[in-house]
Amino acid sequence: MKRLISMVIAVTIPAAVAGDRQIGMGKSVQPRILTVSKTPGLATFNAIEPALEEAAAQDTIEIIDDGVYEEDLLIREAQTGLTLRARTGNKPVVKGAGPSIIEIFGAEGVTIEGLRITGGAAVGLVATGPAVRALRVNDCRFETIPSAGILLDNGDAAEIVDCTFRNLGGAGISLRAGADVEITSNDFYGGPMNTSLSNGILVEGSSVLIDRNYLIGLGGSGIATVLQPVEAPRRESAVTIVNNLITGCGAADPQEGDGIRILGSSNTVNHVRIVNNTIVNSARLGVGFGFEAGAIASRAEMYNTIVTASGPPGGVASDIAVYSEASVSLSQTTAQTTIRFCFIGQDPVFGSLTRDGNITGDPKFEDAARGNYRLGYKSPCIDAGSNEAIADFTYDAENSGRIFDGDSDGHYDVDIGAYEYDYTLM
Ligand SMILES: [Ca+2]
Ligand SMILES: [Ca+2]
Repeated sequence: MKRLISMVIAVTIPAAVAGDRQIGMGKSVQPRILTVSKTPGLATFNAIEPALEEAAAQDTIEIIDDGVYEEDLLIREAQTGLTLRARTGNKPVVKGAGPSIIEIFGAEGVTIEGLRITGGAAVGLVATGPAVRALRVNDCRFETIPSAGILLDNGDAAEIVDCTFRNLGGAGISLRAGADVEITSNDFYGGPMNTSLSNGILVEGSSVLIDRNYLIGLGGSGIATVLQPVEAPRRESAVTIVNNLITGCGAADPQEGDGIRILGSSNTVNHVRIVNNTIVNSARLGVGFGFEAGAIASRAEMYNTIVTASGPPGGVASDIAVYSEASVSLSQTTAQTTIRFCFIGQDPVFGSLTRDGNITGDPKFEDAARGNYRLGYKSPCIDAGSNEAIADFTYDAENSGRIFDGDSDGHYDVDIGAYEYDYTLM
């Protein structure tokens, strides 16, 4: 009987919705798909910007070839819910010339998908004007751009998923002034255009979830939180860094080459959670912490993370350390920093190796020389993490399930590092 009632409801409600749509049809315009191709006669438009000038809210612009479009694009405030995408299987290139290749001015709910974005005089994609909310950038490639790949600020909220950032003069993704962003399953690579500013992800007074990304050979740091200007308003931000592989930072500037840089000041209050990452071969520090005097509200917690092989070859290595500026107090930073159940190569600063479940030694990666930082079968990181620390997620950097009983002792414990060891997958 119960099933019958729910079936009746299921039939009735869509009918009512359909009725409302029909009533409104005379006034509102249905979303359209505007096609773009360089080949004459194949699509409605032969360039993207004219399609953008024509597009209304909720419309889709679909590029249906692999053409190189030498244009700078503007998405306007009224174009709520606009989708700008490549047709599945096509890889069109947007090659800009101006200060931003794609500018989104205040429009909410915009999706950018499947584009290769290159060139320009500064940034690849920027949100300007009123806060751009519910932006989704998916399966795009940002390559050979003089400054940042994506720049978001002032309350912009976005998801950036399955994108590639390569050979940029600035950060792959730069967040400022209260942006709120999820960065999931992207690849960040270095390149000859890298400078000391070429961080993977730069976070200045913004909240961010950084989950399952690869950050490889970047010019500066992998993930850097930096301080807002002193005149900026006080912002409290949540920075969560989970399941990332970060290797070879500092390729352009070893002095800026930290895997993760955590800072805090009186107006830049960061609540940082670093869980199950693998951070290796950083030119300077694996993870650096620096909370300025007056930054007592900032916190950093690091769990289940491998940090090793940091520092210059042959130099004095420290995998985790405190920034040495005069304003940074070691005792204060230590009180605000929790490091538990991590694998750390060397830590002469915090002395964390012999306490709180932390371990050291040889991590026994599967094949570090070839960039394979999965755990080998004798790794001490297997089943050595804290299950409590991963309450919010049940997967690893490759979307394989955690928690696996990797040492076959009947106890299911999470591993340390970005990858969960599972011998049934070997
Ligand atoms: Ca395990
Ligand atoms: Ca076990």
